[in-house]
Order: sequence, then C-alpha cells, then structure tokens
Amino acid sequence: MQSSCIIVGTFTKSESDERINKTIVEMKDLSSSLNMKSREDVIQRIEKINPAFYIGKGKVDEIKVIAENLKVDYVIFSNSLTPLQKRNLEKYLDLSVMDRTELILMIFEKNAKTTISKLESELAKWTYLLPRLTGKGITMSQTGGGIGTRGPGEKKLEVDRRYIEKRIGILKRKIKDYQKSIKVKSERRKNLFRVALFGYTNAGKTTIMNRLTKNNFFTDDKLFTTLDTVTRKLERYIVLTDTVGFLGDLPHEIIESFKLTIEEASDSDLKLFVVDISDQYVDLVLDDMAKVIDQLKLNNGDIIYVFNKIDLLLHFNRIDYFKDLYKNSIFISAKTGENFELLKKVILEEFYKKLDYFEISTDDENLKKILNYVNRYGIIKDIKSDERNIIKFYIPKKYSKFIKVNFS
Ligand SMILES: Nc1nc2c(ncn2[C@@H]2O[C@H](COP(=O)(O)OP(=O)(O)OP(=O)(O)O)[C@@H](O)[C@H]2O)c(=O)[nH]1
Ligand SMILES: [Mg+2]
Repeated sequence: MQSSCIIVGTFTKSESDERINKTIVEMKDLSSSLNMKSREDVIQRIEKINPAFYIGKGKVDEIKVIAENLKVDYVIFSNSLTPLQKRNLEKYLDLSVMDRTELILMIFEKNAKTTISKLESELAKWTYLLPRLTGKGITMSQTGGGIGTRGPGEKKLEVDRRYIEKRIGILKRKIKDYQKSIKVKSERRKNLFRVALFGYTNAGKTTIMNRLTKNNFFTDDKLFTTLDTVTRKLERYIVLTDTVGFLGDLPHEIIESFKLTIEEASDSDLKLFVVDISDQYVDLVLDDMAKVIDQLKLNNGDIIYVFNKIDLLLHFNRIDYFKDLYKNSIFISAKTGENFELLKKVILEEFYKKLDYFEISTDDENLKKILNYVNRYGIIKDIKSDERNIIKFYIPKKYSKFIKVNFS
C-alpha cells in the first residue's frame, strides 16, 4: 500500500542550490523505496536550530496547513531530529514524523532478506534507538510508522533499555560468529584474484555483476536493493564481489553496519568504483562517494572508476570530461553491454599485472615439483616435453620467490 509524505529539506544559509536539489531528489528516492509518495517539499535555510522543533515555529505552522490540505501520512526531515524535536513535531502536527536516518534504517529493515543482513539492520536500529531512549523505555511499532513509533492499530511492543542493551550484545556476538565463518570462506579464496564492486546505491553494481558472472541477482530502480556481500566466479582464478551501495552523509549507525558488511570485500585485489554517469548530480555524487570511501578506508590498492549507464547520456562530452579527471576509468552500459569486453580485458590485465611469468627448462624430477607448486598457486600456460621439459606458467608475485630460489 502506498502512503504519502511531505519532505522537509533543511539547509544552512551557504548551501548551494545544486546540493539542495540533490538532497531533495535523494529524499524522494528514499521515500519511494519505502512506497511513500512525496506530495510536496518544503525547503528551509536555517540560521539557528530551534531546540523545540529544529525549524522555526512559523515554518511548522506552514507545514501543518500543507499536511492537512494534502492529507499526507508522514512528514520527513532531511536532517537528524532529537527525540524531543520529533515528539514535539508529532504532537503539534498530529502526524508521524521521521528523519533521514530513520528512513534509511527502515529501508534496511525492509530489504534485509538474509540472516546476516537482518542481524546487521537490527543492530543498526537498536544502536540508533539506544541513545534516544527517554524515561524507562520505548513503544515499538512492529510494521512501520517509523523506527520507534507506533502506527495506528498496531501491536504494541514495550522495550526498555536493558532489553536493548542485551539484544545489542546478542546481535554483535551472532555477527562475529558469522564473520568467523566468512573468514574461513575467504581464506579459501586467498589464492584467487578478488575484484569488488563498490559505489553509490542504484549505480548499477548488481547489474554489472549479473552481466559479468552470468547471474540473476535482484536489481531494482530503488535505493539499497543489495544489502549483502555476494561473491561469484568471474573467470578461472578471478572472483567478483557485489556490495551494499553508499549514500552521502551516512549516519554513523549505518556506517558501522556497512563496515561489517563490506569487511570481506575491502581488501580485494582490485576495486571497481561504480558511478552512474547519467545522474544529473554526478559531480556531487563523486564528492559524497570520496567521503564514504575515506570513512570506510577503501582508498587503497588498485582502483578503477567504472562509469555506468552511458546509454542514458545525451551528450558524450561528459565521458571526455571524466576521462580527463579519472585516469583509471572505463565507460560502460550494463544495460546494453557496451564496452563490457573492454571491462573484462581491463580486469584481466590487472590480474596478469599481479603475476610473474616464467619459462623454465627442466628435468622430469623438477618438472614434477614445479607442477605441484604451480597447480596449487599459479596458472600453467604450456608444457612441452622434448629432451628437456619446457614449462611456461604464471604465478602471483607473492609465490614466485619459491620458484626463483629453487628452479631458475
Ligand atoms: N539505462 C540503464 N540502466 C541501468 C544500467 N545499469 C543498471 N541500470 C538500472 O539501474 C537500476 C539500479 O541497478 P542495480 O544494479 O540494482 O544498482 P545497484 O548499484 O546494485 O544498487 P543497490 O543494490 O541499491 O546499491 C536498475 O533499475 C537497473 O536496471 C545501465 O547501464 N543503463
Ligand atoms: Mg545492488
């Protein structure tokens, strides 16, 4: 069922119009990811935060009139609200009020399908709620109406601080256990070349993953569709990992949960930073992305910027512009498959860069030893056996010392 809302975008006096517009578009996308239609947006530049309502009383009155006229279900703020501000606004407007963090947490809750993403999204929720508890506890909604508020006619669930603290402990333990089991899996992938997709939510990461690995993971024109880290084979010796998407100005509860989710992908051999080049605010998206990349410490190792959705571009000078700006970049369409051969070639080149190449002429006994080793860690290109054997192979640089010391 679709519900409706008003979006209240609050900004400082110096915020650029472009940033304001991007925030509003993003808030609309977040709401529509929860099946909420935004009926009107109210923009307010703020000099001094009003402790009672965040915005000035006059603006609250204005919103009240609009909300009554449009009969909306929710009012959603682009900034964080204190529990007091939220309570005051709800009381005064006689409506459910949410802030951006709540919206994101609700999307996480809705889209979490696997055990681990459910644990992580629940952990993010309680971590958000704990410092916001007032009095002895909180009345939870079980089906929506905002994180920590109760929707009409819903079952009441009273929780107190002790319950939440205990639950956070349990969730953290469960997530740790899961991470241990993942570590075992990723140990097994140590000898493989690991490529990972990172980037803004909705940039097309999963669509790229599907095309490259011939899979059919769920994609959607909504925010935070993928919450899990998924790894599949791309080529022999190469695996590709899809991850949860970013968004600018992520609240710390969400950043913490991202850290857990992407841990196994963050030390990949090659990172593909995916960007929707057709996004009208692509420059701001790149700024926001750079910040998240910093926060999550992803700015190490080999990186390629993958500009996706070129099929939607009307002016190709955008490609030239970003080609100049990002030396390691590639321009593709995951929808039409344009430049996918090039993308694969670039990945393979990066893979081969990490390998040493050997041609060794040897006797039967040493051939056996070399074969044993290379079968474990490298790739055999060719073996010719005449008077002596000639074996040609690639091996990751970290394993080539053994070959150099013993056989060359
Ligand atoms: N026109 C066009 N649409 C694309 C392209 N790549 C992906 N899309 C569409 O963009 C939307 C988002 O794609 P996803 O692959 O789900 O994006 P994502 O980066 O995985 O998003 P999250 O999982 O939410 O972080 C879907 O509707 C895709 O069909 C492209 O190259 N061109
Ligand atoms: Mg995805």
